[in-house]
Amino acid sequence: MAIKDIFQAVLTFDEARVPDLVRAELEAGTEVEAVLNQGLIGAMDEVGRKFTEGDLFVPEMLLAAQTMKAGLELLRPLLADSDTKPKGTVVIGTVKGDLHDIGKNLVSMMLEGAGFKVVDLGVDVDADKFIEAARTNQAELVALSALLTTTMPAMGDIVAMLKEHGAGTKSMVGGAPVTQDFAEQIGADGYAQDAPGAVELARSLIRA
Ligand code: B1M
Repeated sequence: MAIKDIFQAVLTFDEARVPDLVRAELEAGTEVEAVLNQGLIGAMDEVGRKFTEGDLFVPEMLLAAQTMKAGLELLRPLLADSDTKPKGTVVIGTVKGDLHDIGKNLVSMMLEGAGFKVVDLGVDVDADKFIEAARTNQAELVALSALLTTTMPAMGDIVAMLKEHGAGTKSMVGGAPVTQDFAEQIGADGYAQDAPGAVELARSLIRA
């Protein structure tokens, strides 16, 4: 039994086996941080790489993320008791008027898999709720998803409100109709095309 088995189980979507592997690793005395960083986060980084290279597709990425979550649930209470700090807090949601959540959920799970604390507000979220959640959670980043051309303008309103009331909270946008040009037009801090890209972007925005 070793951390590489956890890594491998996530990559092969073996959701039933991951909790046992994580439990065994912890019982063997491996640090929670090592299980998280080398086992779960490491595997999700590999999933992101494979997706970017076209070796793996959205359904597999979803399966891997669910498998990762099965392990993360066991670690969560231990992490809360330890000194391990999340890599940052991200508030995420699909904007007002928009009920699409498959892509947003994927981004949310990948961010969690990368070690961020994620506050997922769900779908059809109005601007005030984003601002309030960013404030109460002291989020470094607000992540906005939209799948409809008709709901994209709501992103501009939220970005503008964040600039005014967000106390330095950054913004990133994504979703099928959203582009880099659009992100620049509305003054968002970043745009990502897919879930692995969102993880990279969150890392760079929160580091900056
Ligand atoms: Co809707 N729908 N839909 N739909 N739907 C689209 C988006 C559409 C393109 C279909 C079409 O006409 N070809 C079209 C939009 C047209 C437009 O605006 N130009 C459309 C429409 C019109 C509608 C309705 C208006 C239909 C109607 O009722 N007349 C209606 C709107 C409801 C509403 O939201 N108010 C509607 C409803 C629905 C369902 C409820 C049936 C269902 C949603 C179920 C759900 O999400 N729980 C649905 C679906 C499934 C789709 C399609 C088929 C698939 C979307 C999806 O989940 N893709 C879609 C057509 C299509 O895209 N092929 C379509 C898979 C997902 C993994 O990809 O969400 O793009 P995606 O996420 C990607 C990236 O975009 C990125 O990462 C993910 C991959 O890694 N990403 C981010 C997403 N968010 C990000 C955030 C980031 C960074 C990256 O940072 C913050």
